[in-house]
Amino acid sequence: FPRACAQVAPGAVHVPGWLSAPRQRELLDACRQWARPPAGLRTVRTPGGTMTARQVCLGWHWYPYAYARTVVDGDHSPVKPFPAWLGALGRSAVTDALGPEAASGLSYDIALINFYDADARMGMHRDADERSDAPVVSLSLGDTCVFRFGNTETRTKPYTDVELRSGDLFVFGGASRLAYHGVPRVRPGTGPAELGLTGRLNITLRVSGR
Ligand code: MD3
Ligand code: FE
Repeated sequence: FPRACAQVAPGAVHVPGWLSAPRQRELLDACRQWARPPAGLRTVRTPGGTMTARQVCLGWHWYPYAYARTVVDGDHSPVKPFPAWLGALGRSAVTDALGPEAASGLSYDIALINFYDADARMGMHRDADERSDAPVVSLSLGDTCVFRFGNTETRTKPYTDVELRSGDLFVFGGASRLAYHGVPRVRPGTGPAELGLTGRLNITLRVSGR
């Protein structure tokens, strides 16, 4: 691997500190704009109630458990566009984590941005609503969280807990693409002070396959 990477499971690669401080700042500023209405930040109501992070979507709107071009469970506005620069960021993330072969031909068209306050959680789940097996790119900003990476069979053990910090990249491809995962806790007040973010943001980039 070209950087200080750790392969947590086959196809699951963690690159701590991948985003420089200026890149973190740019991404946070963009997230603050995207969070504004219309089609802004909303609370996602999953049937089990295990997702207490709030979310804003670009390109395609996710609602439990499907994608649409309008905000189905909110203000019914058209979803905000997915910017080309975010797609380029996704390809460069996959190049660094998995190599240029894995990145060639990838065309990201969805971003899901999750905002976690101190009490927010994400229960164990699989991301199976995309019609593509392209790797998912995850970028973290602000407070550190405990990320739980499980297995493809059950939402319980065996799993590996990893701390995700501001600026970290995680890429989930291959055999890890359909693994169960979740965020059992956030560590309040652990983010870089100069970022000025209370809480945690996670940006995932995906290929819709549509
Ligand atoms: C493994 N987000 O948006 S990021 C999600 O921190 C999601 O907000 C968490 O789970 C968060 O669906 C975890 C890490 C992550 C994201 C997508 C994955 C891990 C994944 C897709 C497949 C396998
Ligand atoms: Fe997920």
